Amino acid sequence: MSVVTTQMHGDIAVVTIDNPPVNAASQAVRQGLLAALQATEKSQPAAVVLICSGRSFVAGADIREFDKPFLEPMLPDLLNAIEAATRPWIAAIHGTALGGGCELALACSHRLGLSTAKIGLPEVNLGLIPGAGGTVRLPRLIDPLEAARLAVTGKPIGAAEAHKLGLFDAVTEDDLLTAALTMARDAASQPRPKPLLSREAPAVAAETWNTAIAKLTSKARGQHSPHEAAASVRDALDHDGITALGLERERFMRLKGSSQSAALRYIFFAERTVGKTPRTKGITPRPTANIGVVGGGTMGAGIAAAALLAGLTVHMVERDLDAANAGAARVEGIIGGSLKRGLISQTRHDTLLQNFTTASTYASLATADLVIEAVFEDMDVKKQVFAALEAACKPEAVLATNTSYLDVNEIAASVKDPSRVVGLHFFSPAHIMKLLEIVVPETVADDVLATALQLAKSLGKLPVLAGVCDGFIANRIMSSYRREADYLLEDGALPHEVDTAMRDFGMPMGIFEMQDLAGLDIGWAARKRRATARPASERYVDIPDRICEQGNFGRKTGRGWYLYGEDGTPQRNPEVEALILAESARKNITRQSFGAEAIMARILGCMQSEGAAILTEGIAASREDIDVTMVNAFGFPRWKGGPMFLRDA
Ligand code: T1G
Repeated sequence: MSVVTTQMHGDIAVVTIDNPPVNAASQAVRQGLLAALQATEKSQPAAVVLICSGRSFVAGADIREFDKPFLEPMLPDLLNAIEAATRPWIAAIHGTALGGGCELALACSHRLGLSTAKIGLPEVNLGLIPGAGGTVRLPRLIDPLEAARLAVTGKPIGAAEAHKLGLFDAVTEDDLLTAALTMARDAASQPRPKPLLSREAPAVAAETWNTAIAKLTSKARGQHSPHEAAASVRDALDHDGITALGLERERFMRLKGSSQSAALRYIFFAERTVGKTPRTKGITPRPTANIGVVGGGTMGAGIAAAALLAGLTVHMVERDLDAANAGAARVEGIIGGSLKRGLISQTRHDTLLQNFTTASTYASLATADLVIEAVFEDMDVKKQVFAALEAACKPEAVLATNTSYLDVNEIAASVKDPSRVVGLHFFSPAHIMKLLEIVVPETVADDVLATALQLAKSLGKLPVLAGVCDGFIANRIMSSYRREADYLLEDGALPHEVDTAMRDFGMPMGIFEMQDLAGLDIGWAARKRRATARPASERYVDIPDRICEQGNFGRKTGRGWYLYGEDGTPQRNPEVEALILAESARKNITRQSFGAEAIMARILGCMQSEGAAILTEGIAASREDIDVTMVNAFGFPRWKGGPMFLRDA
């Protein structure tokens, strides 16, 4: 059965693509479209409606085909042929028209969008640029600066905005096919709009252009594709359509072979494979509409807000009324922030807060389907909370801990039915960070695991399954390269040198800046907790303890690895640097100088060896779990794929 079929509706030919899950423009789809074009050029219907079955219009070229040479028919050639068709082609768009899907729509003479549709050019997120006319046709249809915005940011836009920009000729709330047939009949009786490729490109003054592009590419950091996309749109303004199309294709093919695109394609698929385990195949999750959160601090409030924003009902419990009110204020602050930023309407804001209650007794959790504990990181405190939860909650309720380090097996063993306990490790801020580390204790029931995965999906989180060990995947790797960074200080580097090397590598910030932001007291407490377990043979750097003993805990005290003035920018801290030199001398370490590459070789090497140990121990099932964790928890540069991908690349 072809993935492309054609049916006549009166004098209109309706060409339907049916290639689940997202109608990617695979070779079969391209062949089917070419056949439909050749057939309609012969049969000469009044017009052609191009529509897709399933959940979406074409969501792009088939990314799985990118690691092999492309097969005929080539998408650019097919789209040129559709643009040159003798009958009008109306693209009827629902779901998402992305990348090659947007380009296909641009090759049609008219575009109709369902009011819920989205359209965009996300190729930059794969280290690419549009490769079938997107950067050439779009600036000939809409304002070139808007075209550049879509191509450089990769962010899709909604139907209303697409209509306002002129990308959609019309938007409908009604049945898409019916509306498209009406538009096709109108188009058949009207003069054809001039094909985009043969239109003059509007001029844009260099200064206006450079200012706009500098702003659009300011967040690219080390990723090349946003700059390449901008250059391709510029080419389209400076050349005729055919020439620009050739330039765009050259640039696209070069990027397709680049290491950045290989890494970004790897992460694209890795993020869609993590969180899948045969253990939950065919298992029905337990309900999660009614969530309990114990603890209203930064993490508890963030978790509560994430659940509310996902449309769940949330009950928060704190040790007393004051703490409960403080927790409620934090949650209201987060939800209020979403309102201020226009992410939610006033009505939605009010509805969400109606789904939120706070209390200082566990009794309010009697009907909760799942409870997440987010209290102080102390084992005894956690066990007390779990004992109280077991007494207050219904037996089938799932009990989850947000611990970021502690032994989840020990917490599970502290209740009568350990099979209902699972780790749900959120990252701060919990209502923003996409990663959710699902920590799998030995005793957890399959349907409890399925419930945790289901909750992650409903919260819009990226779930990674991690075994129980100190720090699971994320913090275990972070702790290892934080240790390595401390060793580098004793061996000859200084905090700003390590941080600069990490930033230049593409990390959002260096390890010492990050610790100052999080608060040095957290690491100090963890080191004290681990002191007894630490093998005597393990190298230990005392510098951070010395800093904390002086009451310097980073940004919150204005002093840490760095000094923080009024404007909050980190300044080198001469006291700390003197302390570092003194510690090297005290340990008779001859300090060496480290260039950025040498520093990153040690930091990355450390991430990779800890990652390898995590795989060997089965704490993570695949390198994808580790790379997705590092990219989404600590901002490891996506365009490098992750520490394990880099090791293997
Ligand atoms: N190619 C191949 N498979 C794809 C795909 C694609 N373009 N898009 C999605 N899938 C698979 C995905 O791996 C998953 O598979 C399933 O579909 C559902 O996806 C020439 C060069 C469309 C917004 O970058 O952003 O066109 O895990 O889980 O959350 O200029 O998928 O079930 O086996 O993500 O509802 C440009 C990529 C390509 C869009 C739907 N297009 N896709 O999100 O489902 S480059 C993109 C997405 C290009 C041309 C260039 C999202 C989505 P599995 P999902 P979702």
